[in-house]
Amino acid sequence: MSQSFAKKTFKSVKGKAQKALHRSLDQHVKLAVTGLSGSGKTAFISALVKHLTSQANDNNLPFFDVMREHRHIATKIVPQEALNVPTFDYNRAISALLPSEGDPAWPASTERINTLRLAIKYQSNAGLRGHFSPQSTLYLDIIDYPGEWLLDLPMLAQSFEQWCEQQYPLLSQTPRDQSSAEFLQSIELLDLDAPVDENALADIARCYQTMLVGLKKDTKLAMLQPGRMLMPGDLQGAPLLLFFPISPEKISDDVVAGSNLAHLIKRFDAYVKEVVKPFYNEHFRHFDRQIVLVDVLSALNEGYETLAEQSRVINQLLSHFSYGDSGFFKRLFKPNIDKILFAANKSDHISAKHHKDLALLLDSLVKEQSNHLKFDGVKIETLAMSSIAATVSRQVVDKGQTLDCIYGKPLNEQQWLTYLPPQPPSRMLKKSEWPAHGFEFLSFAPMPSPDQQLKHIRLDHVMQYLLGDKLT
Ligand SMILES: Nc1nc2c(ncn2[C@@H]2O[C@H](COP(=O)(O)OP(=O)(O)OP(=O)(O)O)[C@@H](O)[C@H]2O)c(=O)[nH]1
Ligand SMILES: [Mg+2]
Repeated sequence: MSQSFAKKTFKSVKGKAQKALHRSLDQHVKLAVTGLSGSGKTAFISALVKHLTSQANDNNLPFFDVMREHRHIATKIVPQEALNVPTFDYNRAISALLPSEGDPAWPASTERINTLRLAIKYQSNAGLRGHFSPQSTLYLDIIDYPGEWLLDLPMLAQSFEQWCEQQYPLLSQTPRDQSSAEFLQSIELLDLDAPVDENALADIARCYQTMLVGLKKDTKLAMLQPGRMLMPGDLQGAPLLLFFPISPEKISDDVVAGSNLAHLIKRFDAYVKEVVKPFYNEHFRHFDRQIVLVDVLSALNEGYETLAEQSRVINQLLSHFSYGDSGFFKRLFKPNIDKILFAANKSDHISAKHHKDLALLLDSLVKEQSNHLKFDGVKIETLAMSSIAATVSRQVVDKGQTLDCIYGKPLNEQQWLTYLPPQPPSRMLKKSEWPAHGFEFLSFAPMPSPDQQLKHIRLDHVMQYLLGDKLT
């Protein structure tokens, strides 16, 4: 072996080792932004990017150590890894929230999956990383998707019969019973053993879809499946979407080949295999950290059933993510979620002195799963936050009493309002404890901002909890 060849080989090995070292020092975090439709995922991602890319300072984010210690150098959106997924349209979301002219508006509801990678460049303060490279980069990968699609994850573990056992009884309970009569009647008339009648199945599926869409709009119920009936994406009109739940008692063991029942089962199985599973496998695995956004206040507005169902669904959904502490090598190749943040979002809809109640209420809603997860070594925190504060606090003195009000422009109204929001309960109430007139929390339009800055509540706490230890 010649000397120059040996030298070259040594150089290349050294180069590779250095690259590998830098790769492991430049960390990657895949953040699962989890939440039902309308929980605020898109607003959260937009706010996160805005605060990190153009409002990154210790005044704005005082509880985020990397900001407080003046170690943040700059954050930028960089090309994502997945080339087959559209990029999160940050500019569109920001132009809605901070328009150069006209009234600000919330970003539109998400219709398809999209992704984004942020590179956070910072000064390392200590340890191995600080020793080798004083400047490090944390790559943060995030996906955004229609919340309705998340609802399908529990179907992964179900057969058509099990799905019917879960869905069918709900149809005759409050509040679904108000709108399920037509659908229930149409399945009564369907002969399940008769040879398949494609048109009849399509008509009933449309009736089921109309009911689901109405329920989503009027009740904000969480357990509405299949999710693609609410947000079909590319599947509008596809036969595998044309199924619906039937009475589980009518599902016999001897399914007649070619019958209506056989086709319903086939479509359910195809939906799970061709839609839910690939979505799950491609996008819902290998996360490092998770934020679960919950719109507790809207659920409270809807009533006991909606809040209870939301709690059930969130607990059920969490079982589809992989958790647990993982060592260095496992983390490099097949990470698990080791930290979860449960965020009671939109806390700007209530006065600051009730934020604690809201966080405690969410804590009681997710108690079942969080107990399991804590046992498995996962770190869990619950807080009340607001990605984009749409109100400001105002104290009003009325008959000698100081009231903690909020001031903002209620959604879809012209007048600005100073308003005293009700106090949320600090735990899940029993049905008998529910106030006779229910709860009424208002929703607000985003605030105009002449200086093109977004305001937040505790987004810096969120960043510190989810990313702080990765930015040391
Ligand atoms: N006041 C307030 N309202 C918020 C906040 N975040 C979201 N909202 C409201 O909640 C609505 C839904 O927020 P999105 O971010 O679109 O929710 P999403 O989870 O992305 O919903 P899908 O795309 O349908 O899954 C917005 O249109 C706002 O009305 C917030 O931080 N504060
Ligand atoms: Mg969205």
